[in-house]
Amino acid sequence: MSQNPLKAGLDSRDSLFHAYTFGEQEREKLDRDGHFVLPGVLTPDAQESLTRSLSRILELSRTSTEGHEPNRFSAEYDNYLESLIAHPQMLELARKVLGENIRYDHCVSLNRPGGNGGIGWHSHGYSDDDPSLGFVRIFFYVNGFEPDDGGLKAVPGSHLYRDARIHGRTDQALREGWLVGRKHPETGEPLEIEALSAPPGTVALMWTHAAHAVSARKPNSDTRWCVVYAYRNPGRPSGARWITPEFEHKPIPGAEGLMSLY
Ligand SMILES: O=C(O)CCC(=O)C(=O)O
Ligand SMILES: [Fe+2]
Repeated sequence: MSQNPLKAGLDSRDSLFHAYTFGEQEREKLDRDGHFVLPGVLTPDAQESLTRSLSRILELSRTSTEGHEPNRFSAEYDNYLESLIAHPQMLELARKVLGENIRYDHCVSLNRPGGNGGIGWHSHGYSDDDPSLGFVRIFFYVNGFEPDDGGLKAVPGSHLYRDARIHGRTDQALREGWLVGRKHPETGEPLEIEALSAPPGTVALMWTHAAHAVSARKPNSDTRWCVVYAYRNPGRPSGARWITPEFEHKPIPGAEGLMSLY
């Protein structure tokens, strides 16, 4: 598939990513660590459009819509977010990670205003007993974050346990809990917490079983704008597949064959 958005019939304004490298070595690092960061890869136009869309979603979230929340079904509430599901550069990246046969799983906004408490340590599940079926989260940290200000943390190697039930309220709790006695299954190194940092426009890839947490957003910080797109190899039911039947059957250009469970 083409790296060049112009060749793919896109206007340069619609380009999502700057040129980036994600080859064999990067893929190996993703598989070893469980996450991979592409700093500043979102184009300025994409950052602007994403900020606009995510601000709208945050506004919409103030009115309750139980069962069909704008933050959990974000692409169903915003045309631009919808268009990214099948953006050629998005699908190219998802396929570099998962291979050809993929499905869209969900699009959730993760906006964190100043004072947001973050989230404790956890993991997610998919095909827990069969590692040949992958599930990747593609986080767009539109305006980035600092490690101590709405920052994503992860434990390199934790995804290899394919444990969907990792929990820890604090770093300390995780160190005294799930991490005890566990080593990286490939390198044999003790498992350790890594606090990431992200300049504006950063994309982070994460295998769904990775242990991860988010530090609190400082009270006086601006809102951290973030959205995650998830894709997987079909073959198993997916607990986080938040798509209404109407949306599954909506004709979205380029999304043919991506929206079904199997
Ligand atoms: O807000 C974040 O950066 C990550 C939130 C999270 O845990 C997730 O989306 O799975
Ligand atoms: Fe999570």
